[in-house]
Amino acid sequence: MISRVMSAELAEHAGQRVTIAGWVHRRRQLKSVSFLVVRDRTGLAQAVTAHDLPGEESVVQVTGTVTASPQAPGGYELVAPEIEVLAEPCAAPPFDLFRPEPGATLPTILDHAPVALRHPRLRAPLEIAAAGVAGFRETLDGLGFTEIHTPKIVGSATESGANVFGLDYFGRPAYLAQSPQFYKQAMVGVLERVYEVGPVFRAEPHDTARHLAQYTSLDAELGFVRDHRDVMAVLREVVAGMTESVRRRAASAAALVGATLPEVPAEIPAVHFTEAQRLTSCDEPDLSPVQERRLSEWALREHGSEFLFVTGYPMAKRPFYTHPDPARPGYSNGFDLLFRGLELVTGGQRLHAYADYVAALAARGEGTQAYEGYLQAFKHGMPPHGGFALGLERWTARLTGAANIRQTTAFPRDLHRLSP
Ligand code: AMO
Repeated sequence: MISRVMSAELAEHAGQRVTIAGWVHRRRQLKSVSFLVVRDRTGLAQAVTAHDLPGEESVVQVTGTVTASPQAPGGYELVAPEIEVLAEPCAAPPFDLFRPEPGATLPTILDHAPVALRHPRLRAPLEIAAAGVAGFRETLDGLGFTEIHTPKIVGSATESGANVFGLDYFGRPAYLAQSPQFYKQAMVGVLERVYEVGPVFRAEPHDTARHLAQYTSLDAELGFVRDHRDVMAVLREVVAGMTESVRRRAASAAALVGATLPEVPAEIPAVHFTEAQRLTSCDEPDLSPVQERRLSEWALREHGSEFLFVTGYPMAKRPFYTHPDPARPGYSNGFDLLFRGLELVTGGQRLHAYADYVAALAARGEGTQAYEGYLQAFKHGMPPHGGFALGLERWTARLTGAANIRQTTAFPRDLHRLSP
């Protein structure tokens, strides 16, 4: 490894001769003096020299003496530097990476993602996402969950038949997994409490600001619940842990993009679906994006909360594995969590008796054949259980205020985009 200090550590080395390494973020050649700003994974550092400078995005190693300088990023700069060029670019970036705001449209940014994402403001959401995932894992590890890794090539659709990508698996039909739903449930029979962080695939025919064809799903599933409310309590801890982790691990990225971190109430307010309908004057069996926004505004007004649970969705609108509400025929023990006007999480209690699965599939006109592997778990005794899935890109978009979730993932896949 090249022996180097990071730009954020310069202050600790005042007076010493040190080496930094990174990309030429910016160069300013004045008449008698030149400034070289180097970007590394921790931030920016400046070197001052009388010599000519390599061009922007050159990869350099700079050895110099750390000297206090109020105008330099971080308050220190390298003087009397020796500059070694490790790699020279052979093309100019699609836009200036050194300007505070990336001066490019979203399509230009996405078309040139490998370079464009180097812009500090475009990189920041990725750091925030990573901190969120770390908080997800940390919280669930602390609650006795085990991380699992399940197949992404599967033999049957989990969420619905409509938006599944088919593929040819050695001559047999197969699908890209829409969710780890079946496997995470089966693994409750093995490990009781499990979670997974992984890609899921939806052949979304809609070109919206909140749908991708591949996204990162943060899934959890746990056994021995009384009903969906126990799952909601775990989800509250997860969301609080993710928020705290962003605060702790990605403070400078959050500050750079003006991300505002939510207060997670000790108990997140919840409304039943029928109440949500009444509040938004709607009688459709599902909530539209406009209604989700109105409900979020209501929760903020009435409860001072940026989060709102909507519980008891109609059974007709939930997948077959959903547990009905024993007290309210037609309604489920399924919930969504809304965050700042957007559905962030879906979850609920699941059926756990084998006979109930057979009946639920029959009621939807389906046999058990396509689900034999999954149904094994229920033939052999499964506790009452439930879980949830949180869409990582939506979480990051809501934290950073990004209008489009494509701004919060490095290489989004959608209706039109398969590259880079
Ligand atoms: P659902 O299909 O509602 O539930 O997905 C869960 C969460 O994933 C996010 N999400 C998406 N994000 C980006 N692009 C998409 N196309 C997309 N679709 C969904 C949302 C959503 O709330 N198996 C159930 C979860 C469970 O019950 O445990 C499921 O997948 O944030």
